[in-house]
Amino acid sequence: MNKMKRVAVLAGVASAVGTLLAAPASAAQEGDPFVCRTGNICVWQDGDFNGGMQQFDQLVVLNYYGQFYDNGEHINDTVSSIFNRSSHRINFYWNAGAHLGDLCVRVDPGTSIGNLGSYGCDNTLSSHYSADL
Ligand SMILES: [Ca+2]
Repeated sequence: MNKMKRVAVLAGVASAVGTLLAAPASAAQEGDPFVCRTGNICVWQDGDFNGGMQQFDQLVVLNYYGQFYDNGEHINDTVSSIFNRSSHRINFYWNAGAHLGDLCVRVDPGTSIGNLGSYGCDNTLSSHYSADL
């Protein structure tokens, strides 16, 4: 590679790095389920881990009513994607109270669901409870 080509390649790399660094921090986290910390149960407002999110360190949350995403919007009946980063199986329920008859989906440890619609529970979840307690 002659010197001119090397300079052009380096300029291209510098330009790409500059673009990445210029992206807003929130956009860098959009769509990344691993913003959910180990041990937590995370819920997102939109599919594929987008929109407002919340991290629960409780294995049991009996009512999402009165709980909010990091963008200040209500969690209850709006969750579209989830990540169970706890070491327990977590049941997610259509209604508050975690009644077994309201079970929508049981999620194994380390498992995420990008589209709750495929389980019939998009924008319907209202509580979760560890299946291991
Ligand atoms: Ca939603």
